Amino acid sequence: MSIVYMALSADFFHSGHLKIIKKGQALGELIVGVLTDKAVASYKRAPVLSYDQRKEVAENIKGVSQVIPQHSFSYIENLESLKPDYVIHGDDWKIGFGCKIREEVIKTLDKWGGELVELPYTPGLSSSYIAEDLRQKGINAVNRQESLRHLLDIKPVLRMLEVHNGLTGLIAEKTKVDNDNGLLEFDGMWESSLTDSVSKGKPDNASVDMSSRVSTIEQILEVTTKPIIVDADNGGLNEHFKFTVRTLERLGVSAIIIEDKIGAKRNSLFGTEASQQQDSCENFCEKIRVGKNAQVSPAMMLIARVESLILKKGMDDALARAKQYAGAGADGIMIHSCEKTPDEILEFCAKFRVFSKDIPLVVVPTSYNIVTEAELSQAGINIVIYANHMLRSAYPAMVQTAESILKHGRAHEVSDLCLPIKDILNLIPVS
Ligand code: SPV
Ligand code: MG
Repeated sequence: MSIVYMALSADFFHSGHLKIIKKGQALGELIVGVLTDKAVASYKRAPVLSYDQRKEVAENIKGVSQVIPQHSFSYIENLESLKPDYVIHGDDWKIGFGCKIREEVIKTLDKWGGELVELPYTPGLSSSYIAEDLRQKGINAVNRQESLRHLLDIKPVLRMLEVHNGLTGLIAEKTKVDNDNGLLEFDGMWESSLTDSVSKGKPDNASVDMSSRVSTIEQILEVTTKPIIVDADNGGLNEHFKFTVRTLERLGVSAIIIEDKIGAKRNSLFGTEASQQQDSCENFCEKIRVGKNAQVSPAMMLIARVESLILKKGMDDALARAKQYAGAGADGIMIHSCEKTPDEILEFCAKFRVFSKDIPLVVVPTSYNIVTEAELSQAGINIVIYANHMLRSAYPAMVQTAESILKHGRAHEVSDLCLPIKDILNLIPVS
């Protein structure tokens, strides 16, 4: 009997899949490769169901004789071991990032005279559309909270985009780029103290209080489903911090980052230009313990931010603190730098990874933006935060528009800078 191979994420089934399964069964013994969580996350958004759940569904479909894991987006490993007579797939992968995989499949099958059978794609039927529909229905607090830990388990590096209101939340939620590496999107959001403050016309010195920050966070949560990491400055007094933790946990925030500074708050990117004082290691460890003890469930992550490199206290101080903070219960370490090159960050990561292979490392490459996510991932970094780029890119465009209107005494000249009226009216659908 001929062997037929088909790969599936098996997160959602529709009649298009069933047509392919029927055809595969007619051709011979149908073996289904279910993509592992890591394989799915390597080229599109993480699956809704776990690998075990998806495997169980696939195993119970009529016509499927065997289910095996497919560990990457590439078919090669399973094809080489099964040497199937046929691979069966919808013809939709002729365009977009799937076409590279398709070519690889054809070339591999050629080695033993196997054949690729393609069925016409059923327009409008796509598991990605179904997943999108489901996500538009929303997400509950617990699922959102847990989704960050799940993503950290299945993706080597996560990218987070700064958000400061509902609209920037939607940009982080929906922006996608289809390239050779798959369908790229942001994994989650960073609610920045800098851009939350500046968008309210206030400095980043804690003059926007926690109630106002929470109200902004709620606006963002209302229109998004991705995990959110909240920049909680230094967390405030321990007596207040435990309430902040509870509030953010209840909302479904996935992680809080607190920095080891005390006194009048100044943004880290001032470096030593502004007078900034670091907390003692003992006090900050105590704050971490207070925060972790305040949580109702362990799901939300509390990440400790080390400011030693910003304050020029040296690499040894940064490493010693990071180790102590991890020992006090921090679920991750953010190491910050305002240097123009990533050298000190890369050195920190190499040294910290000798101490711990697993504790998530977070970086904010604002000043050293030359470095790529791939290089940071290679250095053992798990979360890359683009901390202020939505606001920084919007501001010059708004000022340019305001100046042009003043200069010309009319708005005609700014037409090309602006989204057409029809597009802004339809940007947010009514339902
Ligand atoms: C923020 O975005 O508010 C941050 C990161 O804390 S930084 O501005 O680099 O300090
Ligand atoms: Mg901040």
